[in-house]
Amino acid sequence: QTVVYRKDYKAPNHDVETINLVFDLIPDRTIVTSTMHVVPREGRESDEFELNGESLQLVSIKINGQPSLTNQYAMNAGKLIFHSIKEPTDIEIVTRINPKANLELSGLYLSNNNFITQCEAEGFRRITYFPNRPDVLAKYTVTLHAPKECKVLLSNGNLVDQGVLPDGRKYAIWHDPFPKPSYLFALVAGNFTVNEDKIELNNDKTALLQIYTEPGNENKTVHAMDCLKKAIRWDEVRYGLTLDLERFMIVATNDFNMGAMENKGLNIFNAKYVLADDGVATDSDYAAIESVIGHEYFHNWTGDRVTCRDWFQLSLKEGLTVFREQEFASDMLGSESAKVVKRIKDVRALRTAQFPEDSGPMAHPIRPDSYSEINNFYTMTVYEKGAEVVRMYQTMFGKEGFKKGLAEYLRRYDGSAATCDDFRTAMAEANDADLSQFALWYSQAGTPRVSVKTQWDESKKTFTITTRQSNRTLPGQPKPQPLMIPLAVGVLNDKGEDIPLQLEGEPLPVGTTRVLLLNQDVQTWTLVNVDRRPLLSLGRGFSAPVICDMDLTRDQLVFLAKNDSDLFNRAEAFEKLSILAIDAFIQELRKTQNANSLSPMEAYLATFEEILNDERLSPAYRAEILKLPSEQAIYESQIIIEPALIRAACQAMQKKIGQRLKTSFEDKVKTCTTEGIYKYDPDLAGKRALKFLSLSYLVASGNPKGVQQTRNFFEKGNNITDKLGALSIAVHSGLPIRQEMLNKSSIAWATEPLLINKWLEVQALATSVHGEMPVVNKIRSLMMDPLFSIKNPNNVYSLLRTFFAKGGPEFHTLDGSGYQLWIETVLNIDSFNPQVSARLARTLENWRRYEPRLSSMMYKALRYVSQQKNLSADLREIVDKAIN
Ligand code: DPP
Ligand code: ZN
Repeated sequence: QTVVYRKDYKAPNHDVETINLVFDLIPDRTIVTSTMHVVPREGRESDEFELNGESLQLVSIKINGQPSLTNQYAMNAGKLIFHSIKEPTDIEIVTRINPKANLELSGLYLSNNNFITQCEAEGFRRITYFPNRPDVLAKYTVTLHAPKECKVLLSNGNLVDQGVLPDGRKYAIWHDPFPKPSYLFALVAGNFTVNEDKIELNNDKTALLQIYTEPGNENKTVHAMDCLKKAIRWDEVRYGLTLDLERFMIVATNDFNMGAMENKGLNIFNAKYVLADDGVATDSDYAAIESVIGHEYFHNWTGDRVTCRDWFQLSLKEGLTVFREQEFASDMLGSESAKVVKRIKDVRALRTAQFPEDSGPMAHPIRPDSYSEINNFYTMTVYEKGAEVVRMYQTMFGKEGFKKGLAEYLRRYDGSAATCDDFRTAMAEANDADLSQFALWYSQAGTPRVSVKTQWDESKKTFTITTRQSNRTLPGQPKPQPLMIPLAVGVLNDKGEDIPLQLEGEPLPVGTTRVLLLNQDVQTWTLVNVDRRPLLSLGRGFSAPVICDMDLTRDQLVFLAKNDSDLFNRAEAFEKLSILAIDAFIQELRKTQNANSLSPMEAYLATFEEILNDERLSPAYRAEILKLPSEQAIYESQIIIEPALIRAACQAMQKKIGQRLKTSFEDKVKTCTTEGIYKYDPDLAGKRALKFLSLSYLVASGNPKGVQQTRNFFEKGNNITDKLGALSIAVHSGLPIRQEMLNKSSIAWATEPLLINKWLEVQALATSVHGEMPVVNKIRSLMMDPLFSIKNPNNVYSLLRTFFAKGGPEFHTLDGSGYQLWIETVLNIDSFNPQVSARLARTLENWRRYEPRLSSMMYKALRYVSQQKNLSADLREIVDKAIN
């Protein structure tokens, strides 16, 4: 397998100043005529002009208008190389492609008979021969010719002309005034309806906003349009960044490998991040749509105006844009408590998905050093850890300092392709700081650990905090160096109040939360005037993507969970307490195997109850913090993963809590039931979340009224949050009514792809019921259902990836039937869509951490796949890294 290394980067020999593309769009034989104006670069290494191509049929080549001679170029291994381009030259290349046969969904393909493109990272080479690398920026003019049934013809930039050709076909010409790399090219052609609006920009121009969807969905774009306007406004207000186009378009499609794509002026979205109404989108979908619309829009500056020099720099645009998206979503929330809930959710996602990645076979720095297939590096590390790294600049320099740094970065690199180092340097220089040590965040993989010890000297009234960094050594990597880590801390006194923090040598205290800047292996800070017994609140707001170890007793955790003024850290303390409680169950179950004899710690139950009934805390906050840690979060706390035992412990815990706090939960179900027509609003969503949280505990404890209410919410709910919430509880708890509910929803939801995905996902999380078909067999039969298509990524993610990643003991069965299904589906999908098969395959990569009986079967499954010939490069990289 070929491996690409960051250290081998070479600048291109030639620029492509302009490219003129003409598409004759026919589903199975589209003709693409590309005319490039190629200009040799000063100081180039050679005169060879190198283009990439994949799955293309070459029709003809002309150089400066003359048919080319075969000795002017060579073709090999996906490359077309012109031997000698010494002068500015016009090169015309005609290729033929087959969008209809394109099931990889990379390049130009069909979705419900509409033409759609996806070019990031390397899809453009499947459209035409081109230097398909992010540092070649060209100005595009695109002409589309299409059958007259094609209602809509779109590409990037501004519409120059449109009309009817002499032969009756339609045409449209688009010109994008901004130079861009080929991965940002897009075209869309087909039958769409549009929702339009306008926005006044802060430069007094007006921009046209358009959201295109398949007919029948026109009423589901109101929320997305609202989010788009908010995002445009927010980037103006927060960063002074204005939309630079006359029109901004979004297209929704049901066939998409990823979430969405920031093509200049023509964002293409997975429909699930655009379409919303009370019948198809849950509260979480509404929130996710806001984030993704924001994310893609923010790329217009951080990604499109300044792009990446090479794909190793992916986090330059993704980490930064995820950070911007998170800040946007947070600013859209009114209350502090709502913002904290958002932060808790983001951090939980990081811990349960990125931390395991960073300790497994795919561990890589946010700026990787090598890859075989770049598509495998659109990871939680590059995105989410990358965003945390960007957030640390803001933690160190404040919002204003960060804004200055961002402005400086955009000023320096506007219209060009930059690196992560460029960003860090701009931040450092704009803030007069030395960030050379901070560079390690870009080169070291693995989650850093910081262990913290404290000591209170009652007579001297000093409180000493000692930190020790220990970063894991990874095979083949240099010994890790100490990082620059901003650690936000506070100190509680024995009454639970924050104390003013005054370091030795300071004349006065500086606030009650402050950032300690770690930069050595071991460091000590001494706080003075600490006259009552103190307790450290560590890593407030999750100020750095590290694991903090501090030995806290159960009582100290309870104290923090009840008193910490930092709501984020209260949730942290409570989560640790929950994990302690579940861990105790795991130990017990290992000995007795009798769940009935278990009883949770009193202190835990009492704290739980106090939080549940604390009306000063918002329902959204209570719902988030009182959710039992996910099984994936518990996996992270265990040395060896035993899925069955962990599920049994969680179920037992839910049941015990449900029994014990029955009255409080019943009260919450009642008081949190929202009346009237459905409206998405974070506060109302919080109430619904607390209602379903309470209901899930009640149902887990076998409460008959809870079961009745579950049925009612399903039958009578006037929104999908209620219906799906109820259905999930019924299926996950194996309630007898679940089959009837599933049948009803399959009929009611059959024509709506978004709902089918939810229906599949719920069943992927099912719990087997004694005497009935095991879940894995149920999944197999669902794959035969006409509502499921293995060619559709959303269907595959909803049913199969959910099952492999979160099915727990239903997937990890001792008879190996889950792994057999994994083998079959991964290999099947790999034969037509490698990006999806590789993502699916990643669900077994952490096999080493499972109990021996499972891990040996997991290993065999991976090895079996790796022994197959003709694997895609994508899948090969994943399975080979997993077993080697
Ligand atoms: N660049 C895209 C995004 O993250 C990848 N799907 O927005
Ligand atoms: Zn992105």
